[in-house]
Amino acid sequence: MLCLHFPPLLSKDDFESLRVLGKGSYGKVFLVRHKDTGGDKLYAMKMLRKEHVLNRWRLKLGDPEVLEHVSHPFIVSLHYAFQTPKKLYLVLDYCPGGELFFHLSRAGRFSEGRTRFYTCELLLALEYLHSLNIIFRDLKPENVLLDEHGHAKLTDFGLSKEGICDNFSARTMCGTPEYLAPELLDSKGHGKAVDWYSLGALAYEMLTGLPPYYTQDRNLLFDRIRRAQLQYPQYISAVAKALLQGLLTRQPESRLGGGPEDGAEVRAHSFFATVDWQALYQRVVTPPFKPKVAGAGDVSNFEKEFVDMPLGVSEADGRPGAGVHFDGFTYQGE
Ligand code: ISQ
Repeated sequence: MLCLHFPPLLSKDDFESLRVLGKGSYGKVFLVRHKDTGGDKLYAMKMLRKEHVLNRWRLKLGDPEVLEHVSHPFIVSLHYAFQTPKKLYLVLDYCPGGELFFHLSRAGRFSEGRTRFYTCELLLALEYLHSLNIIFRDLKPENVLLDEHGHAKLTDFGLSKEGICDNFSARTMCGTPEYLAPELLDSKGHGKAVDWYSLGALAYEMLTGLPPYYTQDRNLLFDRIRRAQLQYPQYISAVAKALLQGLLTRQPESRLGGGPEDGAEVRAHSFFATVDWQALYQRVVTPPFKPKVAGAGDVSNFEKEFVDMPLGVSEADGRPGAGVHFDGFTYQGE
C-alpha cells in the first residue's frame, strides 16, 4: 500500500546491515535485518549514491515511483524507500538463491526444460510490466534472481522507462550490449519489443552458456548484433531454435511479441505448448532447481568477493549530488 509521507516512516536506523550482497558504480546492496521484527525479517537493501542517480538517470530512476506501482510474483517487491542527504535506499525482497547466472556459470548450460521454466516466469513478468506501459529494457543475467524455492524474480528498475505505449517512442540508449536489441544500438527509437529480444538473448545464453554473437571485442559485437548470422549449436531442438529465431528477429515489427498482442504472441509459441500459464502464475509449478539455502541469513549463493567485504558505510563524501533532496522518495509498503 502506498503511504507517502505518512509518519512514522522507517529510516536506515531501523535496519541492521548483515552482509554485502553486491556492489557497483551505483552503490551497494546489503542483506539487512529489520530490527523491529525480532530479527526474522530479512531484506535486500539497495543503497544508491544520489550523485550517480542524478548523473545517469536524471532523478527519475532508481525511483520508487516505478516500483511502488508494481506487484507481481516474479518481480522483486519494494517494501520501503528512504533517503539520507547523500544516499537513496530501497528495501526489497531478499532472494537467497542469488543471481540466476551464478547458477548458470556453475552448470555451464541449462536443459530446455529448465530454460523454459525461467523464460516463462520472466515472460509473465515482462508482459505484466508492458501492461503498465513499462519497458524493462535491462533484462540481463544480473537482473534475474532466484527466491528460496527457485522461482525467478526480476530486479533493478534502474534503466526502465514509464509511459511508453508503442515500438518507436523511447530513445535512450542503455543496457548491456550482449542483450541489446539491434534497434537500441542505433538509437532508432524502440518499444516493448526490445524486451522480447532480450528474453531471447537470455534464453540463448541459458541453452548454450554464452550470449548471442559473443565476443569480447565490443565493436565486433555491435557489428554482429546488426548483421551477423547467429550460430545455433546442434544440440538445440528445432522448436527451441524456432523460439530463439523468433525473439532474436532484428526488425521489431516482425519479431515474436512485436505485434499488438505483445506477450500473448510469445506465449502462443510451440516451445511453450505444454505450459499451464495459470499454474505458473500461481507459483504452483515446482521449480526445476531448488537453491541450497542453509538458513535465513545464508549468503552462499552470492559471490564471495562481495559477502566477505566489510560493511563500512560512510556518508562522508562531498561530491556533486550529495545533499539534494529527492521529493517523494519515501515509501512504506506494509
Ligand atoms: C534481492 N535479493 C538479493 C540481491 C538483490 C540485489 C538487488 C536487488 C534485490 C536483491
